[in-house]
Amino acid sequence: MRVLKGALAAVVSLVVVLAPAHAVEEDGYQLWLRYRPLANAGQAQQAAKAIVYPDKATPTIQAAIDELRRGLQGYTGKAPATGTQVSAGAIVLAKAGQLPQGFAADALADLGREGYLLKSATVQGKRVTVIAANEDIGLLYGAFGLLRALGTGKQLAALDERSTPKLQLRVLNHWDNLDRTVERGYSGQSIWNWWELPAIRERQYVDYARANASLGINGTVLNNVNSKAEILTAPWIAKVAALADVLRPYGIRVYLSARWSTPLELNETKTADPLAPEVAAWWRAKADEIYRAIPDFGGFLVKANSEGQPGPQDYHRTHADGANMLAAALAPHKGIVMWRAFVYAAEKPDDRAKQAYDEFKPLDGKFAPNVLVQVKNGAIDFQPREPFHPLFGAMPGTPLMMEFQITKEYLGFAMHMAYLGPLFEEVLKADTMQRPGGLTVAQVLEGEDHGPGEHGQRPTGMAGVANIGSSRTWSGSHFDQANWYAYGRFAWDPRGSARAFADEWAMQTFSRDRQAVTRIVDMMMRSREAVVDYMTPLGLHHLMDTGHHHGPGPWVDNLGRPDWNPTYYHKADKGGIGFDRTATGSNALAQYAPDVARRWADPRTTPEELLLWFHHLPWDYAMPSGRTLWAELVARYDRGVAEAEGLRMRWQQLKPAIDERRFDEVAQRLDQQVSEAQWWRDASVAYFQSVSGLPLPPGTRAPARTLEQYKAIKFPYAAGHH
Ligand code: GCW
Repeated sequence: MRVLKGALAAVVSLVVVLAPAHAVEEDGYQLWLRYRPLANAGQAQQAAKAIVYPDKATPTIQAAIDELRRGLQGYTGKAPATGTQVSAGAIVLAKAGQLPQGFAADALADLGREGYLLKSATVQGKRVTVIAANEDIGLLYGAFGLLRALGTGKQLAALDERSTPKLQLRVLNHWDNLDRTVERGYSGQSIWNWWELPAIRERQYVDYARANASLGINGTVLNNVNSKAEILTAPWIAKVAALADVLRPYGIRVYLSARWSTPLELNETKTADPLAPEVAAWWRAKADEIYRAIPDFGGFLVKANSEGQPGPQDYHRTHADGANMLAAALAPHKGIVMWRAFVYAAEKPDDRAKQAYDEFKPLDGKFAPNVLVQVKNGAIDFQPREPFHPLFGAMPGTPLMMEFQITKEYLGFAMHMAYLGPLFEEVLKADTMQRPGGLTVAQVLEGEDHGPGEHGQRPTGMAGVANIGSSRTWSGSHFDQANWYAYGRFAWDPRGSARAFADEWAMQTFSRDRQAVTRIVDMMMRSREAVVDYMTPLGLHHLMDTGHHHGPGPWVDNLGRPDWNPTYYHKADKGGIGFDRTATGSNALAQYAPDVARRWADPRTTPEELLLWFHHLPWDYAMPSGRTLWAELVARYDRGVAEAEGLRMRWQQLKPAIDERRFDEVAQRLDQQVSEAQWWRDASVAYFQSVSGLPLPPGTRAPARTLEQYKAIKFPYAAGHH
């Protein structure tokens, strides 16, 4: 017996010794909240021996304590004790009025409801780290802030940080359908298991809440903007209420996409005219019903009169009439309406890029105070690159919120590496020049364009179309998690830096080895531009194949609506290529501030990145590089492919620094990205050559297949297409 025990002990200790550093296989589920052991774990343990919290641990404070315990256990190897008495080496959670001695009474004055401060301090002669905030949610954000600081190499003893969100509404938009498919979703099924709700509250919902709270995301629209009437019926409200209960402690409110014609479709009214009293009364009663089940319900997101969705214009009413009617129903409950400006109609012969501005600009100042107009970053549709939307800065009498797309409908789905941080930053930093001295898009979002006295009074916000699904990696690939991360960080601080966010993400997600992190960040920072180059260089846009948007389709010219055809956007012919949006063409330029319009009216002063967005130019147009436009176009496609190959090569160099499973999963995707980049390049070059009739520039490779072969490639079952 004893011998047996001894042998067993030997085996056990052997197993312990041989256990790899990553005892748990890394599959991506833990996102950036992995909390792997710190190099200076012992030191950190001394500074994080206990968690001291206010007498009453509300569910939100409890969430903060739980996260700190989980994180510190991971970082230091030892879970801290918890209690209400200050001790040396404690992390002290304190709200206004409970601040330890030594803190000024007004230390939290400018932190608002959600801000926090982190500070190393001496309290009652004991060294502690203080997390302080005005409200419980600030303490939770502070707890995540502290864990992020540790995870990115900061010492608790040196901590001195204040942080407040610059935007009030930091929202995810799920394009999730009630049957669990996800429009433009590449990460498996919807994480909302609607069928089993409200009875079953999956653990993944809590992890979703944690991940979002770690970034400060405070709202989520649960269902697709292409919405169904059923979502507003009693059984579905009960499902939504169950999710709201799970998310509430994490400061996340739920919102719903409302279908304009809901009461009509449910046969509860005879019309959906926003000015009909029975319609307004129906929505008021519906709002009351929702708030009875979900007292902190956020409000509605609406896609109306866009891509076939019903809306107030069906009754010859305006977007403002529609939005304000819903806003009146929500106002007694402090709910809001996010009304989308993504509208265009095939019946209108005008440039699609102009239509949102044309419809919304005249409505400036006509929206109720609890309405935000939600504007996509560019005037077409989430392309790899677009100039900023001309509505930004042009509606000073209306709160505008940003809509970014985190899911990569037009940037290679979850297959291609394309870190969107640089795209977000480029748009946010863009100067609308709508004010002397400049006015960036970020400033517009922050409400700086509003009239005197109104700044800070109006709602502000940012929305991101989620890339989250039930896939083990959440986002369909490991690197797509970074896009969720960067979105959340930019929503908190629209003036943040894509590089800095990539750096923090990589440190928390992959490795704290400086050299490895630098290499990962380098890959991320190059990746979006690579996609631009091999898909839509020099300001080209919307060249993706029909419907699913996977792969090239620059030849497509047969769709039901002209403005769905790639040929509508590139206008290539024997004479040249590009969309003339100057005064000689659609004059979309006139929608920008005069200083912007003037600069972009001349191809010589238009940034090369936007050249063919605004100009139709001859193939032999002389580019600054000295090449002709045709040669430059081919060179950009080639550069894109070379960059994709570079990403693959750089990842291979990272092999020693990355855990096996994730290394392999990323490597497979990069292989596929290289071949799809080549496909994009070859198909596009073959097509544009057939139009220009020009020989390939000397030294460039001929496409691998014929144009007809590229045209014949079809994807009837592509992901995310409905
Ligand atoms: O880009 C288009 C997408 C549609 C989407 C629409 C929108 C939800 O292809 O799938 O519909 O934008 O933003 O409303």
